[in-house]
Amino acid sequence: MDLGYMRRTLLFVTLLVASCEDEGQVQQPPGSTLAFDNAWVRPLVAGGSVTAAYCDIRNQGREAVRISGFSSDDPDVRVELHESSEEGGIVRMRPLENLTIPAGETVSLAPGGKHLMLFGFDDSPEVMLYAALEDGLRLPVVFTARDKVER
Ligand SMILES: [Cu+2]
Repeated sequence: MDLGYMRRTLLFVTLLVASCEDEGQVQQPPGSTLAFDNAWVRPLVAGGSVTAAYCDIRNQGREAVRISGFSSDDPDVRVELHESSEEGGIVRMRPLENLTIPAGETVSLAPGGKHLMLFGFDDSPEVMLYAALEDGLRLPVVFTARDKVER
């Protein structure tokens, strides 16, 4: 095989990996088949303390993973797993007991759908939440403040 081609390919792959890391978006906690991408939190409306947080949860494993909830180390912050749905033009939210990420699939927490609700949020530019898995693992995920989805 042509060595120059291989070098160029290798360089391309290296750049690709480097640029992904620079994004700071992909977080794969050790010991888990889950990866969290595009984790963001909506800044507070003036005077408020409740907001929503979103991310894409990718399961790279061969078995489904069930998340039993999210939490914060800050005792003033409570986190709930919700799902929004629209019926007859009215948007409703209901709490979800857990969230299953099927093997090899991605579940998106996104505006208008499943999301995390933060109560007592202090509007910091970054918030660390923990995903509690049913098998006992607790995975840290950093959510960065962002006004809207950039895609
Ligand atoms: Cu909600």
